[in-house]
Amino acid sequence: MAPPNNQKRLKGIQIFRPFVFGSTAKLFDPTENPKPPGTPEDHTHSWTVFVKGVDDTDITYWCRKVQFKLHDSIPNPLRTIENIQPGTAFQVHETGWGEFEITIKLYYIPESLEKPQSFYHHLRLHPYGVNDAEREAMRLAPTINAHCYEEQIFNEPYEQFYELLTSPIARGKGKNAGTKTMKGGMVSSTGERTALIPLASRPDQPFSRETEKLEIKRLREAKGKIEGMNIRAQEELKAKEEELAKLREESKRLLG
Ligand code: SLL
Repeated sequence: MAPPNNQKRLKGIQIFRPFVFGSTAKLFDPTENPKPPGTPEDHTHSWTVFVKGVDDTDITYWCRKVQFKLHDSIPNPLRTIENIQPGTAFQVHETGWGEFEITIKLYYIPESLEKPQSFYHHLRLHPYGVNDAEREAMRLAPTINAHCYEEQIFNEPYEQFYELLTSPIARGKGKNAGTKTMKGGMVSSTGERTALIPLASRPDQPFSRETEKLEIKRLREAKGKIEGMNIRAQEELKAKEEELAKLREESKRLLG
């Protein structure tokens, strides 16, 4: 639908809102994770696919609805989730036996006048790319997390939407928790509006400035290591080339 012509896009403005999406899967286990009654015999895992705010912050003031397109082998594969409590996740719980690609479609609030957008998530049930120690730790607590940090960019948003995105809002603590605000948004005790990434990680909340710093450190160290290996390889190559030149000289001299 074409936007009403009294709405203007803000030229040169780009605004982003961080969010987290992904899946969590758990192997069925008689004591740790028993199969719910009626679960098909061949199902081996329970899993959840979700979209939520970083550190469980509210995203419902810009994201209205999320549609998850599951594998066609699953009954009723198109799942639409809306009207969630701010500060909770848009999510689908299921059981199954196999991994597959899930299409996730985000629908924005009507004021945004933006079309929905899709992206993909590979449902992970099995650990891979982990070392033996990690695999052993997982065997004891076999929860497979595939969580991704993402930033939703709104390029040249409409004025009215931009205002909603940036409007100050009562902090989600105390008597304002979970109440409607002047602007018609909601806040919960953990659901305050923010585009800030938390400084430190907490259990189950891995995305923070701290994680980012650790990742940068890890990449810097890896880069240093590769540079060192490269220098050593160059030196080895130079020595071998010198040796080859010497041998060529030697054979030339011997042969004639
Ligand atoms: C494939 N990766 O590409 C596989 C598909 C589909 C898994 C895996 C659900 C089963 C049900 C289920 O686990 N599907 O609800 O009966 O072929």
